[in-house]
Amino acid sequence: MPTALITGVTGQAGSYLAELLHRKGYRVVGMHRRTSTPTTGRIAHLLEQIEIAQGDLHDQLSLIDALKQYQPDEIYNLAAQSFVPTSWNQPVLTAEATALGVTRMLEAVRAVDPSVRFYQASSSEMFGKVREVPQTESTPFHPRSPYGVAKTYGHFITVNYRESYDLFACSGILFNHESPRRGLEFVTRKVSHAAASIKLEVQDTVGLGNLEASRDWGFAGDYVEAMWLMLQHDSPGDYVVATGTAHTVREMCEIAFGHVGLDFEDHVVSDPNMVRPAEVEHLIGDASKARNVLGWQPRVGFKELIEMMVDADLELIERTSRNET
Ligand code: G4F
Repeated sequence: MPTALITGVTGQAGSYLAELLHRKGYRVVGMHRRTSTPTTGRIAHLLEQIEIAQGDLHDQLSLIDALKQYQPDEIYNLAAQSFVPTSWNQPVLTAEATALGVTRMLEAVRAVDPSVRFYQASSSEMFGKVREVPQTESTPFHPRSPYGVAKTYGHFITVNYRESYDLFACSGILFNHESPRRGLEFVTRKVSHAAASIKLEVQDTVGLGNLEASRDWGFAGDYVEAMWLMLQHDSPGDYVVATGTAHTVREMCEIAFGHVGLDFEDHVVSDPNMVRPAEVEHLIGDASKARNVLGWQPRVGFKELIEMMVDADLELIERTSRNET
């Protein structure tokens, strides 16, 4: 039974990845930073099946100790400060976790067991002000936020450790991946939750920023399969993971509100606080390499994804109003 260590296991992608690896027969160890309030909601249903390791990407020794104790065959480094707007408020913290955290984990791999297979969660935010459309593994990066800059460092240090030390280190350049488990601050979930709340008369409006921003949105459950496939391949590499279709925030609102019989124009208001100092206007990925080399392809389409999220939020709000958990 192989052992997988997942950093960021309490996040959206971490929870889907833990489910996938558990189903495949792995011993799954989720690395978790201690907090005074519980953050294990997304993996509550898995806590009997997986093990939890205390550790923090800010703390080099905690990583070395976790690797020595659990002896993973594969490490999936998903932990990060991952909300783009926060990276302007806390650029140094973002760099510590999202950039230097990767080096600390790679150093732990080198120190404890260089044969470990390593996956780095890179991001389409690295493309930023895009140099070509669609974006591939060879498109130059031009990040537009401290988050994007930190992820670009994380990407290149992964490539560098592969080239310098012959580590089996892969970088998955994932485009936006969403699900009912997405945090409420991200735009898809903010909109799905608002559409459901407005339908159920819990609220009346929602304030959004740039409605013309366009993203290649896929389903997080599909994307974690690509992560796993990268570490099963004969040789390490970098892969774009995307659907190859892009939609604007406006189109997403149309689908979400339309799904519950509402017109988004009646409920979406402009919130200047949501406009970013430097915006990434348009992202669309070309995942041909992942398709051809790994045999990966997404299953859930955009409309299905947004409707799934609205349905889940309708159910959540109704359950909450009945005081059920
Ligand atoms: O949902 P978002 O906050 O996601 P963003 O910035 O594209 O980043 C996400 O995807 C990346 C790629 O996988 C990850 F690396 C990253 O960690 C994160 O998961 O915003 C999407 C777009 C932006 O252009 C933003 O300006 O939606 C626009 N937007 C418009 N109104 C809004 C809002 N975004 C948010 N969060 N909230 C709004 O009210």
